Amino acid sequence: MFRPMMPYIWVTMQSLFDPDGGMEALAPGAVLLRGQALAIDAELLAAIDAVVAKAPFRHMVTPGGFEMSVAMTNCGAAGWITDRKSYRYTTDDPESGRPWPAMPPVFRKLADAAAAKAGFPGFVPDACLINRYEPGTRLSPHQDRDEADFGHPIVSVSLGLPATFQFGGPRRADPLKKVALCHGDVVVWGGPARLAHHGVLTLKSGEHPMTGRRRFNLTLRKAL
Ligand code: MD6
Ligand code: FE
Repeated sequence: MFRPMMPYIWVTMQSLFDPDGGMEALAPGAVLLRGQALAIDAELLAAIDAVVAKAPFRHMVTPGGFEMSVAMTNCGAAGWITDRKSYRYTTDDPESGRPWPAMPPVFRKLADAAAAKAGFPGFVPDACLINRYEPGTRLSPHQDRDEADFGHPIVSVSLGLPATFQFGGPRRADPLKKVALCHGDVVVWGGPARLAHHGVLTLKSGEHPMTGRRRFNLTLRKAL
């Protein structure tokens, strides 16, 4: 007679005492893994520093002629760029003429583990865009659609100051949901969420013990 209550009690206990086991669904195909990168935060930040020593952050210009407030760089076999010509992936850093720095193994391992947890096993990223936000900067809603095959998910890692992420649907006019992304949070999106519009609201002022007045975001993709 009391059997039917058991699954309900189990789910409640799990969400209370095992927050990592409870993945937050943002939308069908989009999963938020709270704190998934916390245990390796220092390693990730050191790897960002090593990439930036070879390929410094820069403010890219959109085809429409606007300079982006978010500073960007890349690592991996391919890197995402924008200039007056187009949005696209390149194998070389246009600033140096040399290949983008190699993808740090810690990035690849995190991406693979997070994607598998979200139901996308065997994810092998070949590109990582690194975004740097300072207070007052923002990223207007957009779709990520410069990759060759939308069958692969994207893994996104947040470090440093918290941000408000906007998450919509496949049409620009679809309503945007807001979700706070904090240091160590990882979002995986694929399947029906792969072409969802998304953006980051203007970063609020603050100080993070590991990054100071900055937020970093890694987006790991299979681009080529
Ligand atoms: C950011 N993220 O969180 C910006 N794109 O700073 C993105 O633009 C993004 O988080 C594709 C997939 C996941 C993302
Ligand atoms: Fe994006």
